[in-house]
Amino acid sequence: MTNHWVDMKNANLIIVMGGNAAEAHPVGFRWAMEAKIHNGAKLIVIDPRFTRTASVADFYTPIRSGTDIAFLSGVLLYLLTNNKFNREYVEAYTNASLIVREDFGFEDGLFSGYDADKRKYDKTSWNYELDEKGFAKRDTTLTHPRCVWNLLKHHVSRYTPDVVADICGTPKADFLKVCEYIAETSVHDKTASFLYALGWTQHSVGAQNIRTMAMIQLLLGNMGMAGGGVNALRGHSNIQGLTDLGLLSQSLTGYMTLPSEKQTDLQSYLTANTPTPLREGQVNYWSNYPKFFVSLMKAFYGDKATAENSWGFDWLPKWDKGYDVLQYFEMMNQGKVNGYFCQGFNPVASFPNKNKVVASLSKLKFLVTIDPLNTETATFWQNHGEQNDVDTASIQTEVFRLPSTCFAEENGSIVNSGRWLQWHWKGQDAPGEALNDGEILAGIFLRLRKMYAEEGGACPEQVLNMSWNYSTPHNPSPEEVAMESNGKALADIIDPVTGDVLAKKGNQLGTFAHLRDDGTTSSGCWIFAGSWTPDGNQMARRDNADPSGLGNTLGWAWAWPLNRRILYNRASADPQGKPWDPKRQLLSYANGKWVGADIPDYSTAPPGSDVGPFIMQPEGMGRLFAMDKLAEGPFPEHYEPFETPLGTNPLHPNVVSNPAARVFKGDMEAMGKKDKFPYVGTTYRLTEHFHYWTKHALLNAIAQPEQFVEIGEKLAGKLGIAQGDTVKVSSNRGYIKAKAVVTKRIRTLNVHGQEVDTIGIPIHWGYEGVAKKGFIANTLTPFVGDANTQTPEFKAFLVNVEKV
Ligand SMILES: Nc1nc2c(c(=O)[nH]1)N[C@H]1C(S)=C(S)[C@@H](COP(=O)(O)OP(=O)(O)OC[C@H]3O[C@@H](n4cnc5c(=O)[nH]c(N)nc54)[C@H](O)[C@@H]3O)O[C@H]1N2
Ligand SMILES: Nc1nc2c(c(=O)[nH]1)N[C@H]1C(S)=C(S)[C@@H](COP(=O)(O)OP(=O)(O)OC[C@H]3O[C@@H](n4cnc5c(=O)[nH]c(N)nc54)[C@H](O)[C@@H]3O)O[C@H]1N2
Ligand SMILES: [Mo]
Repeated sequence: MTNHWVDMKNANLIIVMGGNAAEAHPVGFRWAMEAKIHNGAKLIVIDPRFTRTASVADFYTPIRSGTDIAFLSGVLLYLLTNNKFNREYVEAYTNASLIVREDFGFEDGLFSGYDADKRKYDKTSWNYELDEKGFAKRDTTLTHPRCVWNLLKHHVSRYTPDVVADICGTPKADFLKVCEYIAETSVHDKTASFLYALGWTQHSVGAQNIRTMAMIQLLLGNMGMAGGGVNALRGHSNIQGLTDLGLLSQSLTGYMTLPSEKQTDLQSYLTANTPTPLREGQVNYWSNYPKFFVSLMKAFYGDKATAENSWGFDWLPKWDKGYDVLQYFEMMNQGKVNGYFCQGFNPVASFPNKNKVVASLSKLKFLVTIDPLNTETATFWQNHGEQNDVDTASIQTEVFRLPSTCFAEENGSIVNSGRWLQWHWKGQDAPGEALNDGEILAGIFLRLRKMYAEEGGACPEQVLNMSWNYSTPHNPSPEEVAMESNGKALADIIDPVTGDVLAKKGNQLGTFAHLRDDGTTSSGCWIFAGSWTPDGNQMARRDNADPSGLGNTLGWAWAWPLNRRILYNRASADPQGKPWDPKRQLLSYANGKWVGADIPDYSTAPPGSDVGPFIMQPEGMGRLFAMDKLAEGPFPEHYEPFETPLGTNPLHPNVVSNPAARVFKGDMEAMGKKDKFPYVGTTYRLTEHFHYWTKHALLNAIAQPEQFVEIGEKLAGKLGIAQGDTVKVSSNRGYIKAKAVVTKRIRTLNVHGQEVDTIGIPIHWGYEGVAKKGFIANTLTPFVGDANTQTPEFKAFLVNVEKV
């Protein structure tokens, strides 16, 4: 989230689209209700199903799953043609005025630079035209035919209300009503907030769904504003912490990247990752990348990381391709993986094409699961009849189960969606032989290190040189790990201008502004610098004073970066420093710096200067044109789900689905077609269950006693299916059986001259636990993901339904 949970109360319009917050975020959703009840906000919902969120909304309309880009591009067109945007904001704070290269183009569904064999773009042409100094050319009159503004207008001109209704199945009048709601917030004193989650991300175009919304927020002038922003309601309670700490295969902590195999030395790696400014005098905060990186290496390797050995650069693994989970299971399926450590993850249940996942695990020599519960993954080799029909005798994988603790059985911090690090304290000792995850990993690490020290082996440096200075090495305390993540001064840190000592040798750092690239600081995660200072654990603070009334509570816990609650908050004021809306004043300029109700997100540049507020970008501006960042194009474009109920793309039949999405051999053949699988399947959550954990708890099992699927009344009538019948839902990859819930909540939609029906499939069942046995919903889902994030397409695929 650029903003935070409490801040939702400041919105005038809340649009729930691509999520079902009342159901999946029932506690945080109270702030949306707060906006509705105490701020007169309107709540609107756009979802293939009439959800629990829709039941408390002011307006609901359906959409065909997987078509939000068409819908949102239609909203962009509406705002542009009806002059409903914040013109001054767009001119000063977005890249609308920057000029794009002459060789950039878009034709028949493809952007310039496409290589069909590799299913990849050469993105060179997706860039600004640069002047002699390397800065982007600009036309502040917005008249240049190749300035972003005019390219955008041209790109979205195809998404008329009729086209939107034709692709999305949303009634045209409903679509226009949504446009009106949104357009009302283009004035300076109103903001809108979109609440989204997996309904947007779990598509082969997931990242672009979110981008289209972010572009709307930029047009409305909502970024940086209290009650505005881009707000991903995240999933597991610490999943924000997972990405902050870089637990993805190509990441390092604090959104740095792991070197690729092309970056053979420190210098080429740093050059590739340290941007140069694209406008004169721009802040371009990522120019500090070397300081963050060297400090991380000092945290990893301590005294062993020196200038002479490039801070241990050679010890880092280098990636050739992304090792996301789809890639990893594909490799496992090809028999290229011997052993797999599965920690807090249940891929048999949570991954697409369950039968492929089980076949892949069957090819391992060993599998280790680290989990407080018994999972379908740990018992993938057991035959459970129709639910898991495997030949146990033929599976040779040796499985080790290591019982771990749960969050309530340990101290630690959890980062919420709003980037707040909140410390929590252990409530209970772990039962039986369970150990916490840190102790299990430390135990494995220390044994491996001993073996490397005594017996040698390939690449021993990484393990032998790792710093491990915990007071109880076999069980590092969460407090010590948190202090290490924050970082400390390894020598006195001196202000180069004043000569003052900023941080004394050995002390915790107060801010990442003190990080150095000369080995005199260490920090395990630069964005967490400031969370554990010489004044102690900032995450444990519990002062909920709120002087501004905007809900920023700067004394409650700690938010990265630097305890800032609303990112890009300089954009809450106009270029002259006057707040767009005095009720939402976040900062003001006084005595040579910015101060206010939030921690300012800007340099000390005074009002009226041309430094852009989006200081993490090399041009300092919000991007209506995303340059070379995204795999499938700098503007969003509607592509059909890989399994499309239309069999075509109404906009460009030659390019149906995302041309840059990766598909493995065999998986394309496993895609179903609409002749055999005529209905759209979509999977989702229920409040009464949490993934695959709560089927181990009797009360949850009672609250939702049996696996079901939802079928619209019209389709059920056509197929002769009645409430409570057992039905078989099949895709080209397998089938599940469940009770039918016949409902008005799912409508038949008219799409591109045909009727499209949706089958709703909750995800929570399986064959382990105390709940009544069920089928794994992911038996049905396709093995394809978003082209940027590889998040699987769980929300739109093809199925058939029959009564059994
Ligand atoms: N009770 C409970 N809460 C949970 C969880 C849980 O298991 N149980 N899981 C947590 C986790 S890990 C996560 S990631 C979050 C997920 O939170 P959400 O994403 O809110 O939950 P989902 O139920 O997966 O999907 C939300 C909605 O997206 C809609 N949808 C599907 N496709 C589309 C589409 O193409 N366009 C639009 N506009 N909408 C679409 C679905 O109909 C559904 O109503 O929930 C978290 N909260
Ligand atoms: N079809 C379909 N599939 C989906 C989704 C969907 O919407 N539709 N949603 C996807 C999403 S968003 C998510 S997040 C995934 C979730 O997928 P998973 O993360 O695989 O599933 P969970 O059941 O949430 O958690 C996995 C295990 O973590 C264990 N665990 C809990 N606490 C701890 C701990 O402290 N330490 C350790 N070691 N283990 C712990 C639990 O006991 C559980 O068995 O599912 C994905 N799969
Ligand atoms: Mo999730």
